[in-house]
Amino acid sequence: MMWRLAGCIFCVFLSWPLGSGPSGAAAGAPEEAPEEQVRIEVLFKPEECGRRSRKGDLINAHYDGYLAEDGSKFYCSRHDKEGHPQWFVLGVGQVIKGLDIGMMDMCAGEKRKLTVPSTLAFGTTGKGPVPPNATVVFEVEVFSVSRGPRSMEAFQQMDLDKDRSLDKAEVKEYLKLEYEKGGKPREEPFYEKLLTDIFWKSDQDGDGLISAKEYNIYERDEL
Ligand SMILES: [Ca+2]
Ligand SMILES: [Ca+2]
Repeated sequence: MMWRLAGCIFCVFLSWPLGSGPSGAAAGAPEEAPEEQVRIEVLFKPEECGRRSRKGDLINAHYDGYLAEDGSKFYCSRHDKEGHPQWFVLGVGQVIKGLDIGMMDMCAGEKRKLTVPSTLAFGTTGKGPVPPNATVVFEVEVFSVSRGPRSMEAFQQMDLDKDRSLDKAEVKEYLKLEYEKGGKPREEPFYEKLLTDIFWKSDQDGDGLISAKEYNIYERDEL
């Protein structure tokens, strides 16, 4: 199971449409005013509210994005990528800051409406259909909350020669197995593109290897 989840995360690296990315200037402007907070409204909470989401958890969710100003919809995950719910790791910058904050402490089945100021969304530049300085509203529905895939256990399985770092061949081997297991083997260029993206995001010192430290992106004491 862990393997499959890790595979999803690699897909998310490639295709997550709302992530700010390493160069994202939008999220977290330093001049953030104190009143610039995410407004959270719980729309539905199941009676059986099990594991609550926290930093580093793997989340599977659908979300719709609207502009607060006129209510127009700028994104709907139900219409993207064959309508599959999105996978991402919470609290580590894979999604805009407002979602990282507003989706904490949620359980599977819960729905929320999150009103996010521009400083915690797409900032002074905007993105695509979202204009600069726009407050946005997300309606999110969480399907599952589980421990994130970036465990040392997963890392060790991927590290075939046990030198405590991942080279491209090791990651590629893993990706191929994942896609073949899922019955969807891909062509070579697909893996190359995926690898380039994964290393661009994870290989922070650019030495062509993903070290254990680079892989394990969240602080240990918050796990
Ligand atoms: Ca290795
Ligand atoms: Ca490295």
